[in-house]
Amino acid sequence: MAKNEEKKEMKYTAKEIQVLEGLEAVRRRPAMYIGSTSSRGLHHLVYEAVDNSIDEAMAGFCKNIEIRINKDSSVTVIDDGRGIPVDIHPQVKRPALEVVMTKLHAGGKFGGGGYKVSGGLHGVGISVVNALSEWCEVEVCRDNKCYMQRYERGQYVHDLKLKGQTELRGTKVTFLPDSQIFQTVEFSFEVLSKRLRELAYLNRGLKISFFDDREGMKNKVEYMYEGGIEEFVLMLNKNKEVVGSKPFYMMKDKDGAVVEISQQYFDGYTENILTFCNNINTIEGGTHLVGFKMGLTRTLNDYGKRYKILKNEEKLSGDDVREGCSAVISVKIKDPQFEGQTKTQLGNSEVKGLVDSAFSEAFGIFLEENPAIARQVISMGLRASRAREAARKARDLTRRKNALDGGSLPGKLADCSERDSSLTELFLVEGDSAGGSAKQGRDRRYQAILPLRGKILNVEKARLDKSLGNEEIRTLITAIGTGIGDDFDIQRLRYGKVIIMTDADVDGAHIRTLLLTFFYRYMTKLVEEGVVHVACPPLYQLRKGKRVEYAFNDEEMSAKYKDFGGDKGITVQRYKGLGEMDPEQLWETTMDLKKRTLMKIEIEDAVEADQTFTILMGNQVEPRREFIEQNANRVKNLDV
Ligand code: 0RA
Repeated sequence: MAKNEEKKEMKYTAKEIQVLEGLEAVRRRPAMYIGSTSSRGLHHLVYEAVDNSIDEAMAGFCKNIEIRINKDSSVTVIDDGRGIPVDIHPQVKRPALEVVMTKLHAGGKFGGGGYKVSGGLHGVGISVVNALSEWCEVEVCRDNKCYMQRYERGQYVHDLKLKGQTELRGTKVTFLPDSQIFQTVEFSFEVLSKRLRELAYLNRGLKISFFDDREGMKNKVEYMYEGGIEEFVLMLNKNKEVVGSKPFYMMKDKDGAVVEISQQYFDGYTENILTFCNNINTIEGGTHLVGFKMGLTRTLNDYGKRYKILKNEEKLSGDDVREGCSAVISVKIKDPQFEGQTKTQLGNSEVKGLVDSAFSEAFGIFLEENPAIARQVISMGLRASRAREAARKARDLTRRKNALDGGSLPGKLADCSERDSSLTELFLVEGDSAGGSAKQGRDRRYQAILPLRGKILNVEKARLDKSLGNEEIRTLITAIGTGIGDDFDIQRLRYGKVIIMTDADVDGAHIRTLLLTFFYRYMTKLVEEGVVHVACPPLYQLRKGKRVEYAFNDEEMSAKYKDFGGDKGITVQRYKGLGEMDPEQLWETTMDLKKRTLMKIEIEDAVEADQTFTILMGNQVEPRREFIEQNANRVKNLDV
């Protein structure tokens, strides 16, 4: 073919026809389309299917979405939207429904006109769900007729079938994820319900029902929030003392771009700002977040100056005004650009100014109308500003102290000899006596020991300057090496793993929670990067003659006891604390790389982690009592 002709052809294709491709590419390289074939990718299939219905809801045609995990572990998504069109596609000469299901869409939403604002993280469309399913069935009801088609591994097994007459309207997609593609095909009700709840908050008035019909797992939830993201903020601030009786809320539609923000201050030291673009949680932030931050800082400073709450040169920094701020920012725009490592950072530069000006205007009016809230928020900002100054001084002092004694490490730290931090581990050990055993039992080349005495300060209740006054906390920070908060730098991390090793009793659990709170609040990245671990020491030792075994829980103990055969001569020792183990035992059961069990701490869900720490470590007593009662058997294994 001549070059010129080729060019002409290309131009025509791009302009007039959508580029449609078969689904083989998707099955060959699934990760390219859904991120991964792990459990995460599996759940992504459901989000992708639901997103199509959400689009229909955002276009104003759908009020109800129902999701079911069926008995056979297939998933059904039903909506009461317009139904996918079934007329013959002019280029492909097949029903539009079949094209939507079996061809990969290179461009925007099929059908032209409407743009796809929702879209899963990868915005790939329902055909990808079909491609990665062992089988998939779709039913469409529209124009008083009901149609259906079945597919296997992305290919239709029969032509579109007319099933009958109906007055209903909508789309129903059922699919069974392909076990040849996914490492696991087991759905988690919790994971799915969390995302569905989020979608319900983000789409005011939309009813999302979710059923688990699997044998032995029966469950159902229904989400519908007339208050939308305002209710989302109320949920974020549950169990917190809040400022003002009602959250701030604004919505602005400018040339089809929608900005929605709700926000409420609470009595705490952390910031809790969630951002979304087209229903996607932009965990890496982006231009909408930047616009909000600029607007918030400027509006509060302007107000404070005008009403002389801020004197002379007093000025609140961004960090000052975000302390104790819970907010949900949701933008819906035409061509979202997702950037960053996990493609969850909004890049569209025009959004910054849009959010800044829309928010500032509405928030300025809110402050004028709510002077009591304005005053309280600004005085909280001033308090934060003073504390930050005090913390800076304390930090400088710590630094200088380090500089004076040659930047030396804490005396209590028994460091390892290896300097390659990817190979090393730091054990944080409860008590000096267990610390002593750990020091003797360890592998000195790779393992460092830092004994911690008593309970470290509860950082949830104390602010940074006070925390830094605490000897144990300073020691901890110096040993880890990264610094904290704004100064945090993962490059300076001195160990590949940080392992919390506490007794298997209530005090041990408490110290572990305090440490986890500290890491979560001040070294969040350390937790996110999977550096923080919890050691699992055994609860029992069984001994008969020369034979020695360890058990980590009661069931294991009884099983091993039986296994020893006969009751005679078996001694069972229940360890009350790590200190009761001699160095060899501690090494063998808890520290030896080859034999030990470690729990890696991961943040599955930032909202839930925040709430758990608020409940466990915050000021209100009643929610904590309830939480502990409800989770009594889980408290021993507190995961974040
Ligand atoms: C393209 C055009 C129209 C609707 C849809 C797609 C549509 C797709 C899905 C997927 C799941 N549920 C859905 N609901 C609708 C509009 C067709 C018209 O103008 O009637």
